[in-house]
Amino acid sequence: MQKILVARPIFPDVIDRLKHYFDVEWNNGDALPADELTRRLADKDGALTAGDPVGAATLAAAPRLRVVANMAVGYNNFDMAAFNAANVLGTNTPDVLNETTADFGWALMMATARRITESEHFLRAGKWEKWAHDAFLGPDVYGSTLGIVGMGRIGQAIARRAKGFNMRIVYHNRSRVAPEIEAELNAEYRTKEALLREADHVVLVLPYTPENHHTIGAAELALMKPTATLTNIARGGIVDDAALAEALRARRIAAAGLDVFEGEPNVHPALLTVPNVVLTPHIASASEATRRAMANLAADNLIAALGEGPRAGRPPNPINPDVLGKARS
Ligand code: 8YV
Repeated sequence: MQKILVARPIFPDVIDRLKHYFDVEWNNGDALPADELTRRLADKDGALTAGDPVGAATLAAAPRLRVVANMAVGYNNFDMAAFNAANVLGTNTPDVLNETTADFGWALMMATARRITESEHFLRAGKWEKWAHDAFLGPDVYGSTLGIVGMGRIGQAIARRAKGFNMRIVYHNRSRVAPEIEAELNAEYRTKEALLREADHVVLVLPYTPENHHTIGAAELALMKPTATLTNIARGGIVDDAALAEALRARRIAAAGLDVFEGEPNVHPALLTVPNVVLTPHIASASEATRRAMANLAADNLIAALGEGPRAGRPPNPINPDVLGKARS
């Protein structure tokens, strides 16, 4: 039997599925430090990860390893140049999380604009003594301009939801989406700078790449309206969190909603001191059904890539399909 490592706690029934095909080592505890992950992968044929960094040194130390299946759509934790050089397949879990993640983007944007957590903290602290006409005023969402940075599958799902709120949509993306999609979504392309100047609510849904590091920093925040909100459900590192904390403190922008952070699970301490930010612990895809679908899809990829199951040799979500069928190097 081929050997695999499941590097994170996942649903036990998915572990049972994997045990049908493989000799499974399961880390049902905290995330493994890099050297421990490397040590455990040394004799494995495949692995299931969820955001764990995998690079050249780990691959070099694991000569049998042929596939690493990430339980996430984002795979910035994989050094894909190293995967390609070693002929190791990487897989991810796109599509199954689009709608759940778009729902959460809306929840976070609305909580941010309408100051839900800030006002709840006020209530819980016993400070609510009277109704006031000017308590917790925020910007409207309906009828405003939504700026979507990253018009991929999740960005488009967010845009579709905006119809019911009668919003204008401007978007920025590496490349323009097809004219039919622009027309269907009623979304107009803008440069990043134009979008930041124009949008009332900016939502970030772009993948993290080295080029996207600090795509939103002090200079970009300075372009936004003082009444605008910023929501990040993409990846830590896309926003300069220190610059954002300062912009929130100085009220350069009205508020922010953050589900992802630079260096998470650590959060920049300055973000914890400003009231006008809603903070959640990377849960945008966390519905029961979606996390189950992601875990099962990661397992499907692993099973198929290691030549087992009904799709043997044809994993559904190869990131670097060119390595399929090539010998390890
Ligand atoms: C994952 C995510 O749960 O899919 C992604 O890219 O950000 C989340 O849905 C998280 O990355 C853990 O792997």
